Amino acid sequence: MKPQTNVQTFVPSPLCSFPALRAQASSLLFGALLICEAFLPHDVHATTITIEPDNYPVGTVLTSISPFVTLWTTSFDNVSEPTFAVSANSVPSGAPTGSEVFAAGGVAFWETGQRLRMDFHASVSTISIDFAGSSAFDTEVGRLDLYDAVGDLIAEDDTSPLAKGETEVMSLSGDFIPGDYAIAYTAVGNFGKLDFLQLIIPEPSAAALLAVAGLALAGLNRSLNRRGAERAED
Ligand SMILES: [Ca+2]
Repeated sequence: MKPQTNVQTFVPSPLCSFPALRAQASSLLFGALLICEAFLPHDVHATTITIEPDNYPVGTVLTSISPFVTLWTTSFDNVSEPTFAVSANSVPSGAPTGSEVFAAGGVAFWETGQRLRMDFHASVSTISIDFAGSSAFDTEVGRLDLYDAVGDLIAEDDTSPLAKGETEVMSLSGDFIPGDYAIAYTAVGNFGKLDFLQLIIPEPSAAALLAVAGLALAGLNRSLNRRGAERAED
């Protein structure tokens, strides 16, 4: 007697197979995103943070205007308590951009004893800030210093000697981390203006990654739903 062979074939229904497929595809997608994040150059995801006094009403206090950097005033030692808040103030002429610049207590001049301090709360690959000479009698030199969290000088940039109304961008690049801070001031002279601060944040924001993942998953869901409907019609 020929033995019977009991062969069972499992045919998944569209209703039970697509959720499993969707979950598997989602896992693969998130894995791919993590791999891309690990291997893509950081500059691909760089975010530029701009603090332009002209974007705010005159007198606006800018101390905590950005979650990425705190702005405050300091003096020769770079660490003393702030005497005046950093604000946006207008000047009749000579602003590097627009008509408003950074000011300390309403005074739009920065000198060796009154400096703009910028504390980083994120990794930063580049910091830049505009400096303008303002003296009618002599040229002025702007300086941008970068310190680590323990106060060691990491990098510095000086402008060339600038006459009244002349502007130059001070810029420093490196692997700066939260806790590092920058100091901007007039190194030679007493009346330099500071304006248009920009930071480049190298890491991708969580929101950006989630947005990319969300768009990809939405496309995947549409595709799977369409395939499910086609199977149901067959
Ligand atoms: Ca401006």
